[in-house]
Amino acid sequence: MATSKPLQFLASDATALAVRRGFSAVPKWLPAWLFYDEVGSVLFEEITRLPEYYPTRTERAIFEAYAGEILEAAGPSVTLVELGAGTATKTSVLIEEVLRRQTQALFYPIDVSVSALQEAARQLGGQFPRLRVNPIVADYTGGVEALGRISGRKLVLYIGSSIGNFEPDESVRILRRMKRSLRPGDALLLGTDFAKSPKILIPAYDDAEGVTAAFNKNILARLNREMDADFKLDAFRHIALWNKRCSRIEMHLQSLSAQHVFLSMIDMDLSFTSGERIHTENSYKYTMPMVETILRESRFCLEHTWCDRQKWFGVHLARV
Ligand code: AVJ
Repeated sequence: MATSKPLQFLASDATALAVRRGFSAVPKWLPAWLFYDEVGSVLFEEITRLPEYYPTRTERAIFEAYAGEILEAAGPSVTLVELGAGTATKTSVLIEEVLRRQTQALFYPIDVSVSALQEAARQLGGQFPRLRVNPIVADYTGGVEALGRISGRKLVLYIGSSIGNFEPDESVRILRRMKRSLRPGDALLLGTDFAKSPKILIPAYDDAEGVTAAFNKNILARLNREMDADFKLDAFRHIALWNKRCSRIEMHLQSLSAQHVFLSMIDMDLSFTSGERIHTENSYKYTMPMVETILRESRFCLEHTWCDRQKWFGVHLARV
């Protein structure tokens, strides 16, 4: 026991910093990347299969319908790179199309999760003998740096509405850095969820089975595990709301009573009033003008957008 504690503290240094910062703010908040420990990553995969969570299947349907057009627009002989690849399940549709056009192909999935990358390499390696999978373990900053060291003409996949977690100005900064790591002729395939009726949006983030609620509360369970905190999970409830002015879904955890929580590892005493919230996630829902703006401000050239018939999700090809 005595020896495991300092090791744990080092392992979660980034977590400790983020938690201290978020819980010192008013209102309290936590960064969305904290969702994705091993438990959270499994819960997210479960979310993508929920009947109410339309983004994953809608984007996959767009890839299935337009993979030919997308790869045609991207140009000949591309190396695929995917930022935040996870298990890269949707990517097989695009890889299949690449391999229809060329005898062999390279795929660089980039993610923070080693286990997800191993799963991606195992799955895709088995499925496509002519594909070489080179996984890269990195966070966003490291991943964007890694782009610059990959040779050949690249098609960078930033799909799944991953960009939706960032405020628009942060998105521009990320895309700008990405662009600086690319060369003329390279392209970006960006997936964005579109603004739509809250009747569709809210259930997607507050499903009947309670999987999203469990995903949200796992952030507290994680702090109990990694920070030696004593959050009572039943003392908080999951909230998903549509912030129309900012065009984003927000997730919060609301304290059901006045209570104290102690985070032993960082020696932090927290008090919550009844009804007080912790803001855990923003998921921005784009309009075409918003997409055009972030791409223009990051000096990418938008070439084409593919959507589903209901215009619920968009896949954009942008050129360096
Ligand atoms: C992984 C950021 C795209 O915003 O829809 C799903 C995360 N949060 N349900 C999203 C999420 C709650 C997801 N992204």
